[in-house]
Amino acid sequence: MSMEIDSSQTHVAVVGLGYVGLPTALAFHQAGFHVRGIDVSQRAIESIKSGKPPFVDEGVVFSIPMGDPRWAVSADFSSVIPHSDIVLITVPTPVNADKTPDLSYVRSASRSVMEAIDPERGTIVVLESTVYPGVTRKELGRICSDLGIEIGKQVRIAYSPERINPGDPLHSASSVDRIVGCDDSEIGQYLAEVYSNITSANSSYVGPIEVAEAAKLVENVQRDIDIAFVNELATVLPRMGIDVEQVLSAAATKWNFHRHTPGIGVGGHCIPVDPYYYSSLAEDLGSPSMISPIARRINEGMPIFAADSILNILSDEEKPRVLLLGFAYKENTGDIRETPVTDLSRALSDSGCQVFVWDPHVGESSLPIWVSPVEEPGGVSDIDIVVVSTAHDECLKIDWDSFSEVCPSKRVFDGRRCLSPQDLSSKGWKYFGIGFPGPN
Ligand code: SAJ
Repeated sequence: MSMEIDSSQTHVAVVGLGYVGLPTALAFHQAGFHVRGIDVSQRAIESIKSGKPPFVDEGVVFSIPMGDPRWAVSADFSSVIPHSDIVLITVPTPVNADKTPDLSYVRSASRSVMEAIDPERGTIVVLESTVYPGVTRKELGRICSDLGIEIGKQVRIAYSPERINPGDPLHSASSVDRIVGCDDSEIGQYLAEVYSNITSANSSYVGPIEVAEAAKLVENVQRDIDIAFVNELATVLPRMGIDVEQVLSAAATKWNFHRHTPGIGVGGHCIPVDPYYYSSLAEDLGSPSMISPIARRINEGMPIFAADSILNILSDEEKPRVLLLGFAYKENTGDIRETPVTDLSRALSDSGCQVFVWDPHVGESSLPIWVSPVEEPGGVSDIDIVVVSTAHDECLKIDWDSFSEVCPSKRVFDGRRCLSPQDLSSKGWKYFGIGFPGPN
């Protein structure tokens, strides 16, 4: 039985309207599906109803349909789920303070979905949140058994990892490759076909649920390890007067070298989190990971390495005044989850620095109490060093010629290696940076 797809007759519900869920819901609407978005945050619902995304993501233009019968958002599962053919769960999967996986959002959303399912409809529920292998089957299986719902008949379950890159218009919901894991190959192929309607990239069925869960985890753990290696190089090579960026650019001339960039640390809701999911799984399987914890230690140590480098540069200043350009975890987004700038700014503040922060994408109320927000980069003076902590486009457009009024000593620390040492030096600035030889 091939499950033909007529998007105009297919009702898709998306649970969790954040950086991943909202673009995904919009992509399904764009592809002609009937879309219902659900979020437990009334603030998010109201914001989306007014046509505005409830978060900052400069990389994506959100055109939220208003008054279109094929689009609606709500906080009410019971009015949406029974009429849905496909339900996507796109809720956060953070870690707890002790770095163990926090599946509370997945559990809560999945239970709300299953409690509202119409058992006659045979709805397909797809978990998209990043988890470790086994979670979909275990968590959704437990909930269905509690509720007396028969998986395979009254509801079908699958896993398809979200791979949207927030802040990056080239890797949005409509342009990333999709994979689908499902025990029922027909449903898996059908879902791959459904996703092929929303992405211009590939969409493929890869086998059982655990294969797709593991693929997503592997993607992100490898990224964390790759970044850790260049971060380690950034603490090694400058000791012999070599700029790690020059080395990496040279190495990148080899056809199969994967270029990454050293920086003040690794933030976000995926890359610094998923390795803990992997380590937890490896531990449970009796084969603890060796490589991932080491990579985590390197990456989590970068904010302090950067702070020590900056303090070393400022060793002759009594009460140094430091201006951080950027607080978000990555460029052109307002997302501060796990941002390394938190530890960087706290280490500088704890060492007696007065820390000023300018981030055009992050509201002042989101900044920690130990920093002083500034409205404009020029809105502060007598700065002893300017630090580029997030490579926002606005930070790259700073007019360094006139910026000496903000920082008379003309010292700049490039925490994201996004500036040109030659350009800054030609303007009379003393350039320092992660992985750049100098008094680090
Ligand atoms: N970073 C480096 N050096 C690099 C690349 C990144 O220091 O060479 C830092 C960034 O500054 C940031 C952190 O690592 O602090 C994570 O950066 P990222 O580019 O991986 O961005 P994320 O966290 O937004 O990762 C997203 C994730 N997708 C979703 O959240 C839906 C992740 O699953 C993807 O693997 C990743 O994009 C990707 O592949 O681009």
